[in-house]
Amino acid sequence: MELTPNSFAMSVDAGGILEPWTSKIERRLSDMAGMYADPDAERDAIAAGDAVVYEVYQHDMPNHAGELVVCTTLLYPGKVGDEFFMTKGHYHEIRERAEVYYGLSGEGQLVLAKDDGAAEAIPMRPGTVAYVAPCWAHRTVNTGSEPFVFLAVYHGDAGHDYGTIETEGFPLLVLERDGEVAVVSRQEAQ
Ligand code: PAN
Ligand code: ZN
Repeated sequence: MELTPNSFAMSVDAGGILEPWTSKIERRLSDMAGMYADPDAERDAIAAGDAVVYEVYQHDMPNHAGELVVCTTLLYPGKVGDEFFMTKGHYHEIRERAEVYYGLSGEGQLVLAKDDGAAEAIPMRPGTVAYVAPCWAHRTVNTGSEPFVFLAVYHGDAGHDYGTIETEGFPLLVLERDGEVAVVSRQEAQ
């Protein structure tokens, strides 16, 4: 496999877009159907316009542990019922692959979970550098009223396992309760 031969610079523009990017992901509510806690609110939100929830601008790299993929995520503000807009969330296919998130603008929560049931949430704002340790699933949530933008760096061979989260979900939900941001266990929310 050919490794990236030369060093180079990337930049993030005022809108949070990584330049130069080589691939872009856009996810709407319908692309993550079944992930929000309130199925009726989710169905209504999809019928009411199926909003774009987030975009990822990524500079792809060779699939090799020695490489680092860089990307920015623009997670838009919004709610499904009382649950804030969020990413799908995933484990890395190679579970031992860590990741770094760096908050650029807006505010949110980084929700983390492990397959032994452990879970926690790290608040993120501009300047927050969050270390996603090996073996933790991760999802971000926009708890503000403007786009929550962050940069991520992860190993070229990490891969993404979405299926486990699609089946099992996260143990923690991030909701608006009485006008405040509340991180609650899924059982407590039901
Ligand atoms: C991030 C995420 C990105 C979108 O770059 O991939 O924020 O979230 P989902 O991948 O869960 O849809 C990352 O953690 N990469 O490994
Ligand atoms: Zn990741």
